[in-house]
Amino acid sequence: MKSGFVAVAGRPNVGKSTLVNALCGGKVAIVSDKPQTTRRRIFGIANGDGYQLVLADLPGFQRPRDPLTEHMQRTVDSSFEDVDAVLFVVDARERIGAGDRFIASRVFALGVPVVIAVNKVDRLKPGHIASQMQTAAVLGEFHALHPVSAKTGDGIGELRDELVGLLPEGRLYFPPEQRTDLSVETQIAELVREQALRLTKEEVPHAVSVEVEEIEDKLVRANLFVETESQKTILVGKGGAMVRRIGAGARPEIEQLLGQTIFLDLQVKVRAKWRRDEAMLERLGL
Ligand SMILES: Nc1nc2c(ncn2[C@@H]2O[C@H](COP(=O)(O)OP(=O)(O)O)[C@@H](O)[C@H]2O)c(=O)[nH]1
Ligand SMILES: [Mg+2]
Repeated sequence: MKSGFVAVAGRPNVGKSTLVNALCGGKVAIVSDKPQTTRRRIFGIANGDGYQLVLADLPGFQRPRDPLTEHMQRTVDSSFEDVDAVLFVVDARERIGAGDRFIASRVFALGVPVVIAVNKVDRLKPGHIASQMQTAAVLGEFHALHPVSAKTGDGIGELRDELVGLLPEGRLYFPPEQRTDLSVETQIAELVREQALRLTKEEVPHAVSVEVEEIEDKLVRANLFVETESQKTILVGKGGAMVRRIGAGARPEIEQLLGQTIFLDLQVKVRAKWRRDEAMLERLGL
């Protein structure tokens, strides 16, 4: 049995969470086109014949601006301790620059193999992919470099084999049917937040957090916290239209997760400055 942990590093928005989902063969982490979608460490577990590959999906590297982003960066830092390898993700469509080099300086210093994934190669010309791979190759002494598309699945099998090959002999860390370490409540809260991210813009996505209050038979009750009354007005929408769209978007996946139809009761509440409130961050598990 080969088993072990691989931390996933990369700038915000390069597709780390999408890639973790693809490698695990199902959704463990929510995805959006907004930076800071991933706020906590999430283990995505890929189980296969003779292996268990545990991927630590992480927030992107960032300079902390408030207690929330401080906690997020601390999570990133501590997640690089005791990993068997690092999966360093760069975006094939964006210039590889200072942000990537800053992360490179951290991950190549860890003393574990680094596999670089050049993600989002879908719909790119082969010539462009090749030149992006050359630029990525000078980031550091990598173990392997893989062009992939987390979206189409291109190159994912090869990348998974590569990572599994780096794992030591070990035991099962999680039951083989488990795909994530998140509780059901947290998974549901994340699915609701994913819809709020999808449907809002500017500062609102960053101000939303979700807490599942109770799951009782067919009823799931959750709170959406925002920081100001005007954000609340946006999230509720005209006559409740926005919060209904959020619920309608999240319900099918929650029902799939729970294996039954549910009634989803969402309440929008103001918690001023929750991102700076240590007690609130702890309550939200952040
Ligand atoms: N075209 C394309 N888009 C992708 C791919 N992987 C991720 N994305 C998109 O990139 C955005 C950021 O993805 P996400 O996984 O949340 O990035 P993260 O911040 O690094 O975790 C989302 O809109 C994804 O749908 C890919 O392989 N191809
Ligand atoms: Mg992410």
